[in-house]
Amino acid sequence: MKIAVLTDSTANVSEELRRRYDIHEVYLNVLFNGQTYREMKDISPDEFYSRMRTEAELPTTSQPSVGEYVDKLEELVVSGYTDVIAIHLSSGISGTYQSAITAGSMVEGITVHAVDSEISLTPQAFLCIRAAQMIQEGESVESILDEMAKMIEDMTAYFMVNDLKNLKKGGRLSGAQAFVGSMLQVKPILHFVDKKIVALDKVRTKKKALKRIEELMADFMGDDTVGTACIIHGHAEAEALAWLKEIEPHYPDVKFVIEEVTPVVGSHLGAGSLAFGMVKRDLKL
Ligand code: MYR
Repeated sequence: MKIAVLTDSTANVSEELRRRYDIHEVYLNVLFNGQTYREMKDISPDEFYSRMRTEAELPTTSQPSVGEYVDKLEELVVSGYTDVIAIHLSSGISGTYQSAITAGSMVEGITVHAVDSEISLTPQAFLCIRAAQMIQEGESVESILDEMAKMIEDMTAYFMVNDLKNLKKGGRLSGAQAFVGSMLQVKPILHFVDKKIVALDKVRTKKKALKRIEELMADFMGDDTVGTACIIHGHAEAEALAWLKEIEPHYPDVKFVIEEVTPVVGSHLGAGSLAFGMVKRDLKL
């Protein structure tokens, strides 16, 4: 048995980590005026955010096609893999997880074990890293899948956007509060509930939003002190660094990383988004 970890570009696993842990990826797409770009391959976050500033129309996004997914699985078969732990962004916001299942049923010689991360971005990467570490430790597919389910329970992220324009237009916001957050100067705080994005609070300023997110994360952690955390920003690195400086001292047993919102997710969040994610595991990054 040879097991691969396969994820998608929204997890934004760095090339260094992909090499170290043998993590494979499929790409989601950003579309500007009908022109398709594979994110992180054909278009970098910098290019994407500067294009978003100048284009009149908001970009749209698409999942990897089943055909592309099949091609990736066939490559893995040729490399001798028999099983794939396929970890994808929440099925409540993208059809990527379903593409994994459909493609898996079409390719002989490899079994796809699809994991719905129920989230996206770096928390999804945390699942990939843990799965890959367990493969290196010789753990079985069953125990990896069991740990994935437990980690999803032990993980959360809260995020804020400057306004809800992109999320509303892309149809990725659930619940009746959508209209409230679009009011001028209201900063909506969002999180995932049952695989979907919902607004859980709204405050007047960005500063207050960040404070509220810190409180929510402290509640989530409770008496737990050990974890791996991420601050993720949509083209707002200076703000992310300043926020990290404020948060990090409160969590001496937590390793923090700073990452970027990828173009596909940025299409839905808009520029200037900030997120704080945490998993109650020491991933030894
Ligand atoms: C597709 O077209 O299939 C991709 C849709 C991607 C929707 C992204 C919505 C925002 C996700 C925010 C994740 C924040 C995690 C901390």
